[in-house]
Amino acid sequence: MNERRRSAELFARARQVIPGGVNSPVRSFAAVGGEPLFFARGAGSRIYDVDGNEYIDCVCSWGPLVLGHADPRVVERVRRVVEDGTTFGACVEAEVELAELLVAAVPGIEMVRLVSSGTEAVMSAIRLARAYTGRPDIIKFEGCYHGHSDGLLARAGSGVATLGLPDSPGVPKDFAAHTLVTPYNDLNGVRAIAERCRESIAAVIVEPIAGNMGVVPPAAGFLEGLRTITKEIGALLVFDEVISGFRVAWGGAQEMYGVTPDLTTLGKIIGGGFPVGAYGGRRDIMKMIAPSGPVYQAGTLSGNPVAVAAGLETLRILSEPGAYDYLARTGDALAKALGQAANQAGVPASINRVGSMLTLFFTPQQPRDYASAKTADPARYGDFFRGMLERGVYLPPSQFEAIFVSTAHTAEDVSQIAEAARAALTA
Ligand code: KE4
Repeated sequence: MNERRRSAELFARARQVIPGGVNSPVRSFAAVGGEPLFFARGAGSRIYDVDGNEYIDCVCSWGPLVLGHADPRVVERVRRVVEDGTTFGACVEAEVELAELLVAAVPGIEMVRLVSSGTEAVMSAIRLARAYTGRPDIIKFEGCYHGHSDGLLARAGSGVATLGLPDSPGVPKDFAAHTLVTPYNDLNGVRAIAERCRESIAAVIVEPIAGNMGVVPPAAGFLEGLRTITKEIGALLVFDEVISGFRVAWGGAQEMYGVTPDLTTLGKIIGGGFPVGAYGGRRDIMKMIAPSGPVYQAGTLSGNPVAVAAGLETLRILSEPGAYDYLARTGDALAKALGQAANQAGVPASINRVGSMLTLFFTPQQPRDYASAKTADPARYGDFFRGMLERGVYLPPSQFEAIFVSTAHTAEDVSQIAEAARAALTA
């Protein structure tokens, strides 16, 4: 490894003009120790920092890069489109193509609106759910993260969990009062709230596969139970598939588990590395969105032709036969390799995986909710993270995030990661 002098210089400059020197907290390495790396380029499964060091990338930009970095087909399509202009603030054919693809692929989406981030998608879906039901309250789950809109920062995961932040100042108490929080995978908790607040609940929002407390799959019957309870009390079921959408299956977690929500939010992969989010669902609900209905939502760059082109090309490639089998096999091989390395090193650890998203938790417990995920030792994870970095593997700089692999990750990459893990865990 070269000295990371250039990263250090850039970080010193960044801290003068950007809060914490980063444009998103989880990148800060605050949870794992050391200073954040600055990256210069990526190619396939590899990513290169500004000091010329090469790493196998297990972050994939927090999920979007399901084909790996700079897939030549995506780059070529973006190059062609961008030469004809970058944005019109008006309608283009490609946004209709992407909307048609999402409607055809995702079981719960009959109509869809494109936005520019997952946060925007979730914020809009929650506004729509409140408008459609005429009710104020939302149920969310501890450790789930749905972006940084005011009402959803209550006991969130991802960066809030990573930095150990209680929630966030700046959110008025009466905003947060309409967000009811209960443990993930606990239907009794949901039933108790539903009994108490039957008439006031607009929606239950859930990551159908949690990725923001580390990966925590839904327990058997959990998603089905949410579907039953929401129907009983006249609330909407919202699946936040910003991570799981097109990650675990073509139709997302709702296809994998056979539970269809009323609204779905998407992001990450559907932008192919560019800023795209989307929210969609039942036609009778989506028709309430302006200008067809009274619920206002807007965005200067919504449906941006360059971003949509990257998304369309990514999804076109992902729709080819065998893509998801390959992703699942690679995720499985990596999970097994990491588990064996921890066993051989005598390090208490457990692994949760769904398809090509997984987390190695430094706790003997198999996390099934936020409380059990938090029994993992963040300091031990930090040591592991730095040890892997020194051996050319870039893991998520937080115990409470997901490792992602892509169609560009090879069996050779997996064996290199395994070798680095064996060394890092016994160092
Ligand atoms: P964005 O606004 O960051 O595009 O999406 C917010 C969001 C919504 N829903 C889920 C399930 C999400 O995971 C996210 C964002 N994920 C985090 C990492 N787990 C983004 C990384 C970051 O915050 O820098």
